[in-house]
Amino acid sequence: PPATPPVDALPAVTPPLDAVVVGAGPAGLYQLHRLRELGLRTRVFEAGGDVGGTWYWNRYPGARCDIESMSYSFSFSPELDQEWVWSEKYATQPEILRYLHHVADRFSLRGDITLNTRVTRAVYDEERHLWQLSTDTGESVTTRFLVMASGCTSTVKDPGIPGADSFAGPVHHTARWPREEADFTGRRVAVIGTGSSGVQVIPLIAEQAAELTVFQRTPAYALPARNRPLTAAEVTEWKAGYPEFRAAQRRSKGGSVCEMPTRSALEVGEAERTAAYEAAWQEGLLSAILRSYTDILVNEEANETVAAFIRSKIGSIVDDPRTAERLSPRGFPFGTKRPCLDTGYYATYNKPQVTLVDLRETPIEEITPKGVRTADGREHLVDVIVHATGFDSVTGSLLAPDIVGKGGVTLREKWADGPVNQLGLVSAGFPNLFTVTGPLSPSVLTNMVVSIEQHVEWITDCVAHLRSNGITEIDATPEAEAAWTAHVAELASGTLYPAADSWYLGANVPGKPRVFLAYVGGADRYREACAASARDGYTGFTLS
Ligand code: N01
Repeated sequence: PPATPPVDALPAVTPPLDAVVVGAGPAGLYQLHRLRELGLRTRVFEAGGDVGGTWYWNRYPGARCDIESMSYSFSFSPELDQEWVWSEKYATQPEILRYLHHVADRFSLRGDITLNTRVTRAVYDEERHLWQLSTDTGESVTTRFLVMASGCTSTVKDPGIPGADSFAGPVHHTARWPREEADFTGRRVAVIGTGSSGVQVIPLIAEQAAELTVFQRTPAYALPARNRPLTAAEVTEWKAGYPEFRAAQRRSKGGSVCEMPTRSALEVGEAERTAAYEAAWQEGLLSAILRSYTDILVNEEANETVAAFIRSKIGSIVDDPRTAERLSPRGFPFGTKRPCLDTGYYATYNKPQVTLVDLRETPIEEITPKGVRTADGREHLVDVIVHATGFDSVTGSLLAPDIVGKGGVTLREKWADGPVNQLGLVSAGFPNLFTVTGPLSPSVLTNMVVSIEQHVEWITDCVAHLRSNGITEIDATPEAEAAWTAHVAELASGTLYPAADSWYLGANVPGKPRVFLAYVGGADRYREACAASARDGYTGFTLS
């Protein structure tokens, strides 16, 4: 007879966890903190080698947040607000990462975080109301609740350029930057892509490189960040006003506190309008120009007044008129692709060692062992290639693992034509699975930290409600999620957003459904919709 295996070789039967959180960026850290406060046995799985999420991965030179540091930080702990000191108007990636390390240590979060581990599969057990998870390190865990805090810009998009593997020198993606410093001194460098990442990295590489060739497919609208150190007096003033400021952030449309416009750009004269844009240009705040008039994002003619202003600025900074023209965005409204904040971006093209290749005139044909060949037959010889080519945003990290819901249906199957969910939180047939700042919520259109806190707090309250009422399953109703998904699409169609081939629409990834991924109705209205559902006994959801 076959030998009975010794007892210690049998798989250990571990009781299910209460919650698993995927990702240890700002969202995962705060979610862990809140679920532990409820007394839940919670584990976090993080693919990276440390906590920090997007601020762990995007360590390219020049990486910096484009929302002010005093505002792009947690509000849940007044003590944390008082003790942490930001050094600049816009924090650098290393400073934000230090802050997130501080949060992890201060709230003793690390003990429940498993690093270097990716959740690869999650299968819902309909009988027991539990998720069964597998990881790429061979671990299996069972949990009642699964919170996807996996980030909106964490799955790197394959640039899809033929011959990419043939290049003989180093290739870096801005979002997978090597931990040791990359030195470009004396080197010939290609940067492909001119979105937020490209606009930030290009001036820094240009300072070192012997030659820098920028390959631009679509020019960005970029405004000067006007970054500067914060003075001690400013920091003191901020800290004194924090309680009111944090409350105002929570009431705001986008998670940033700014004066809301009351007039159309078309009801004021040109001189007044230009003066308003000039003031916003000098201020160096994205929200200042986006919210200069009520109709910037809904009326083409109004939008064109800002677009023309920015083009005139580019023309005044860039010496060579042909380069200035190539850098000038046309054909899509300002703000419909995320605008960039820059430090010296346009002036970089005045340096003799920097060349702009316009891919609309001469598309890339292939990457060769020695460089980049464009359609005019030219081979641009380089030593290093930097891809600043972006992400499979918002849904990428939710659809990367195999998530199998009720009836064996996968999330990939269910979302084949685009994401469908109730209030951006739960998708029917995938019970007890919550997404933090996922699709169909305000998310990427807002200050992410504010939206993260709103989602984490709603999810935590929901889990507390379920547990105190002995409820083991929450699901969305198909009717409610169909209505929410249609509502999100309808709101987006009333704006200029669909006019651009942006990552907001999934248009940057070949084959991805063209669906506007965020709720444009404002974080304030959204917060109220989520609160109203909970208040009324979780309308749009089934609890069992
Ligand atoms: O990515 P992107 P990103 N051949 O997708 C081009 C946040 N973020 O990493 O527009 C040639 O915006 C592509 O061209 P096109 C922020 O939310 C924030 O820069 O598709 N070119 C585009 O120019 C941001 O929006 C911060 O025609 C190719 C660029 O690459 C988001 O992350 C900093 C190509 C990609 O731009 C994403 O930004 C950084 C190809 N095959 C990021 N594929 C801050 O807080 C793509 N491109 C400041």
